[in-house]
Amino acid sequence: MRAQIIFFLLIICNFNLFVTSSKPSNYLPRGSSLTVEDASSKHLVSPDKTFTCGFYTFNDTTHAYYFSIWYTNSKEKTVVWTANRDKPVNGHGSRLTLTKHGSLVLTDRGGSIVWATNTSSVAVDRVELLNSGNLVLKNKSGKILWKSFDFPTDTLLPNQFFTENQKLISRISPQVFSPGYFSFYFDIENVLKMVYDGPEFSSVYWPNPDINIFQNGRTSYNGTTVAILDDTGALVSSDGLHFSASDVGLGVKRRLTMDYDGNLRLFSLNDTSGLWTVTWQAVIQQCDVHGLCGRNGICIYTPDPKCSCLPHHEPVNSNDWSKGCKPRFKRGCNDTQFIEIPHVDYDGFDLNFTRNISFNDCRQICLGDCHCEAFKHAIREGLWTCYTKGDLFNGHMNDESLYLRIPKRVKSSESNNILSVSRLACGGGDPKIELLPMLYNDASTRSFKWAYLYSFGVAIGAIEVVLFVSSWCIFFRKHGTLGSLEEGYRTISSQFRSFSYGELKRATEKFKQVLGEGGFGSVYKGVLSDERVVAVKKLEKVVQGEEEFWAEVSTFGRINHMNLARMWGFCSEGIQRLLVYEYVENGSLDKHLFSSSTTSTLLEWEKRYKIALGTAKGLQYLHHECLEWVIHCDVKPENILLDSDFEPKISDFGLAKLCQRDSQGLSQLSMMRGTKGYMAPEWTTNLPLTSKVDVYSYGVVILELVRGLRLSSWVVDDNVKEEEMLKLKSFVRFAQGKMQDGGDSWIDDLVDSRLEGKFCRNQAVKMIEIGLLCVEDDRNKRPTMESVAQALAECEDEVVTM
Ligand SMILES: *[C@@H]1O[C@H](CO)[C@@H](O)[C@H](O)[C@H]1NC(C)=O
Ligand SMILES: *[C@@H]1O[C@H](CO)[C@@H](O)[C@H](O)[C@H]1NC(C)=O
Ligand SMILES: *[C@@H]1O[C@H](CO)[C@@H](O)[C@H](O)[C@H]1NC(C)=O
Ligand SMILES: *[C@@H]1O[C@H](CO)[C@@H](O)[C@H](O)[C@H]1NC(C)=O
Ligand SMILES: *[C@@H]1O[C@H](CO)[C@@H](O)[C@H](O)[C@H]1NC(C)=O
Ligand SMILES: *[C@@H]1O[C@H](CO)[C@@H](O)[C@H](O)[C@H]1NC(C)=O
Ligand SMILES: *[C@@H]1O[C@H](CO)[C@@H](O)[C@H](O)[C@H]1NC(C)=O
Ligand SMILES: *[C@@H]1O[C@H](CO)[C@@H](O)[C@H](O)[C@H]1NC(C)=O
Ligand SMILES: CC(=O)N[C@H]1CO[C@H](CO)[C@@H](O)[C@@H]1O
Repeated sequence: MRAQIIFFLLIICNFNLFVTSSKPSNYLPRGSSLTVEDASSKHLVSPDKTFTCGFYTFNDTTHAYYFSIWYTNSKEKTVVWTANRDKPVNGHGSRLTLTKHGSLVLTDRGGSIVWATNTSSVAVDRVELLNSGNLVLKNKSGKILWKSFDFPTDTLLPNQFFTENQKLISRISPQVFSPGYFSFYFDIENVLKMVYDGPEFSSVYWPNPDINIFQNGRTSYNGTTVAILDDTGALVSSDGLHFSASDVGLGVKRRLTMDYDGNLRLFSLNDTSGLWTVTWQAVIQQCDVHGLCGRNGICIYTPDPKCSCLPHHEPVNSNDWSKGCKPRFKRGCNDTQFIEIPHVDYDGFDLNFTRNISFNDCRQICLGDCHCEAFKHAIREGLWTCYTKGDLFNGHMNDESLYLRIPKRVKSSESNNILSVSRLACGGGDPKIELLPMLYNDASTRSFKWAYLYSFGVAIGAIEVVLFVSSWCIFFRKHGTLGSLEEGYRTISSQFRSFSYGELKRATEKFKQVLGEGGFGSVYKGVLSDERVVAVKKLEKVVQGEEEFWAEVSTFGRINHMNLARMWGFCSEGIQRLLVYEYVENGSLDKHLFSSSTTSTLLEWEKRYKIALGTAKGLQYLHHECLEWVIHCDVKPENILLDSDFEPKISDFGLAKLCQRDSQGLSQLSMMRGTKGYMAPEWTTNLPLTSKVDVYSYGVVILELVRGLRLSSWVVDDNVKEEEMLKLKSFVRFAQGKMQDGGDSWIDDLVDSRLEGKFCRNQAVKMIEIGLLCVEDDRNKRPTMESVAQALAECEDEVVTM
């Protein structure tokens, strides 16, 4: 009897020793528990201390506890697994016990079982937290009988197998672990997808639902569904998905989390600061996640993604946007009108779509169908296509318009909240202050790099706003009221896509026909399988990882203006980075303007003027007054392409960003970018680079158009003996002298003599005046591209008189 008591006491002592020991343990033996009262002091800690597991709470005062595993060193105890995510337990009396029967059981105050492993075997000896973050039940000889890795919540850890029947499900909000509406899993096609499954509808939003699995670079043929994130930060999946963290390499703590906002992100932990950095994310533009704003809602970048309602609608519950918006009018089928809602699009839920159809016919189809709530009429693959919408889910901004059906009695002029957001961002206040810091790394330095990694999604969001806002400004100035957007500003984003290297190799017949060599690499002619003729640019010197490249390039893919060379897609495979552009028939301007060969035809005056005006419009679009967001940095005749009608198309815009993310300073920058003779003086000084560097280069080009000669070369000036100087400077002096001398014929001495007087005098004067202003050394004296385009447009219609 006595021996028994001593034995019993010994056990208690032992147990106490274990629990009160200050040295954290990584296991709990059979028959013992962790109690919620010990939450702040007693945990299981993995041998290398990376992970801790125990009772977790967001807020002590709420008494809601979760049995969780978290990263020990993360500042906010980042939870990677939770046993009872939808059933928190009480802050008193709750405990986790490894029962005598070998089951790990979580009980609430009062003893009710909230969660259990359902293992029941006397063989179970202990529960142990491994270095991998895996909580396991083992038998005496170390055989694993149960593991938390088999029951992921919203996070996948390195070396954790992710297979069929498993799902990562988002939290409903950052502070609530309950399962939300977004999930990530292998679907029945054996492909990893992200799905919104909300109260009203469900839809797949990743990979891109507009194109098929194979176009997305995936395959459904591999029945062994498994994905795994390795120690270097690379994920490999049986469906062909593979990606890497931007900081790929060993020794970094990571997690892949299905975030509460529906985006799947890979994070890296900074062990010193305890903060996480996003090193990859699945959906580049947050508003492409489905279900964010519910029925009749619109996701808007402000620049953080926010929800708004369609005109004449109001939120059902502004604290829960998944409920969407409800109309302020009574729906009916008769007596309806359509109001245009510019820049808004809704994904999916089309009643029908019809190709090659006029706007009015499209409207009639919608009118004739009582289920049609709105329609969209847009160009797809070169044909006007009509989409009638039965439900308005997944609203977001783009450059197209939606026509919403409302009853006639509702006044269509009523102001609405989408418009006010855009007005606020553009006209009122000072949008530069609000938006620039999101776009630029540091507005006060000369750097024009994106602040990328850390605010990845936000930066992209801001770009969206800019795109939206700038086209809005153009629109307002031109029409002063709502109407239909000009065709030139339409995006055809769905046609922009990723190509495989093999595809482009075939298209260019192994890179046979070289169209030109540029600062970024060579350009080849090719024909795609759909018979589109393309120019394929093989980039050298790209320092970016695949995801970054993808992100930046896809923003160019959304730029569509008749005076900017259209980008159809890109290829990013291994070290290969290629861009696919529309093929522009007549080559670059320099070949036409400076060619000395007698066989080529002289570039006539009308064409020159058209080129000057079109180029100005293209640049104006790139850096609109509203926000300078793309500086070309290398405007020159070689980068101005001419189509069959001699309409100019600027190429290579935005590439400055792709190729020199790692450049440290201006000196390096100027060596790599810009072309001597077309470069503004501030390239060599300490002034920040603004869009005015493009204005300068444009000035050189427009003067060259008039003169018909390269002004960007260096000559020995006649007046200043022996001193070599830019031909431009000497021309500027010459022209200024002529202008001062006055008289009627001064302009004749400045215009290309090969034209033999066949030019329009007013236009030539205007071009010279603009050119001289643009090449001012003081950039503040240079005009904006907007005023240049405006000034040129004023005398567009004049004709050449002899
Ligand atoms: C915790 O919850 C209480 C009551 O709900 C609240 O007043 C307090 O601000 C919360 N504390 C934190 C840090 O969230
Ligand atoms: C244990 O079984 C119950 C009832 O069948 C089930 O609801 C629960 O999800 C199971 N627990 C685990 C961890 O599988
Ligand atoms: C643990 O499990 C393995 C496999 O089931 C078994 O071979 C081994 O004998 C078990 N060890 C003990 C001590 O039960
Ligand atoms: C299927 O995927 C697995 C895991 O990625 C891979 O090892 C295997 O080779 C794939 N099988 C086929 C037929 O591609
Ligand atoms: C980690 O954080 C510390 C302190 O904030 C910082 O000095 C360090 O540069 C960071 N390390 C990395 C790799 O970002
Ligand atoms: C709508 O018009 C049709 C025929 O024009 C009529 O039969 C129907 O009753 C009307 N419905 C309503 C709600 O007015
Ligand atoms: C869709 O439109 C086509 C004509 O473009 C028509 O033949 C077809 O019946 C329509 N389908 C539905 C479901 O309305
Ligand atoms: C589009 O419709 C017009 C007139 O209905 C027709 O002439 C033209 O051939 C059609 N184009 C295509 C590509 O179907
Ligand atoms: C000068 C020149 O090359 N003109 C060509 C421009 O493109 C059209 C259409 O491809 C040709 O017909 C012209 O010869």
